[in-house]
Amino acid sequence: MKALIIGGAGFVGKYLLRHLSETYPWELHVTKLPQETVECEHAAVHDLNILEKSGILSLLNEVRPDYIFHLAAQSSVAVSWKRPDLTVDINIKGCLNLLDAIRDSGLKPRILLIGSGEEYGHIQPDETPITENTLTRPGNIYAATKACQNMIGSIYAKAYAMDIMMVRAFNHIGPEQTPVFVVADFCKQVASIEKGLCKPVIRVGNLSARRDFTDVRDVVKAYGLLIQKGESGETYNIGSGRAVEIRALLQQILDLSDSVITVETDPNKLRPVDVPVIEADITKVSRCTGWKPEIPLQETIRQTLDYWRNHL
Ligand code: A2R
Repeated sequence: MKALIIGGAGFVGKYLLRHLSETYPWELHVTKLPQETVECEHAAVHDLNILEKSGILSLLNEVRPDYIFHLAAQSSVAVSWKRPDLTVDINIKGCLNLLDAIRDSGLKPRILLIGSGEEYGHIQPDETPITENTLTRPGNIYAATKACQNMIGSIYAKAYAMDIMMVRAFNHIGPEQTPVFVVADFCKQVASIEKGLCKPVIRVGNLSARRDFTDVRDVVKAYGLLIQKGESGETYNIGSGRAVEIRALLQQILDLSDSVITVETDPNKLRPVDVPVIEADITKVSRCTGWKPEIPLQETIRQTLDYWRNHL
């Protein structure tokens, strides 16, 4: 079997590559943007910009993959408010380019499109935990583009009999994540304070939001299973099944530090629209693959903080 990861230089790509190379006897290929680097002796690395369809087609003809994991994205909600045009281009047009190139190639790979729990958006309190049938009401530009990707995947699966599965991944965290995301941001700030690099003040956004956090190493295991066992045209939630208040998460991080730290609200970290509770129902993926998350949240937080302590 040959597996191709599109967008493999990002946070999840590195973990997925590591997991696949350690778990399956597959020939691995990974794409990155020209300016990025991927260090993995177990995979062939290719430059690819998904905004250029001809490049995708050439790569598909060269690699002829059986499995394709589509991770390439503008993946930040915050950036999506500032650059909606770029987010639409990469997340929607880029995905269409990939699917059309696959059709043009005549290949019949299994394809996993990575979406987001953010797609559910403005859910009602009686809709949690959120099943895959819950109405999506995206609350930000990033979420809207991922909801659109999901619809396009579902339409292409039916219309062109393509073997496409979609996931909605809820917040995934771990060492090496960029500090655009909340856990990495808080851990980096605490590590900076401990090293005396800044004043003992942690700057935070909306602490009352509740989100569903899963260790990225658990998330990529689900991706590996779904590409083999997932049902074409179906969407699967990937999450922990338990929402945690950001305030509690912050407290867990602060409890791991000996420094005395003051918490201050930073208006720049408040989003124009925030969704109060996002919590996944993960019954469908568990039934299909037997997957369930295994790494405790506290362990992930501890390792993420240690990562920043060692990398500042
Ligand atoms: O934005 P960059 O320079 O970090 O590059 C990202 C890359 N990417 C692209 N690849 C090919 N063609 C493009 N036009 C393009 N634009 C961006 O996709 C990055 O290396 C990768 C996505 O990785 P991250 O941003 O680190 O996302 P992460 O956390 O690995 O999430 C993977 C997937 C995404 O679809 C998320 O929206 C979803 O899971 O949650």
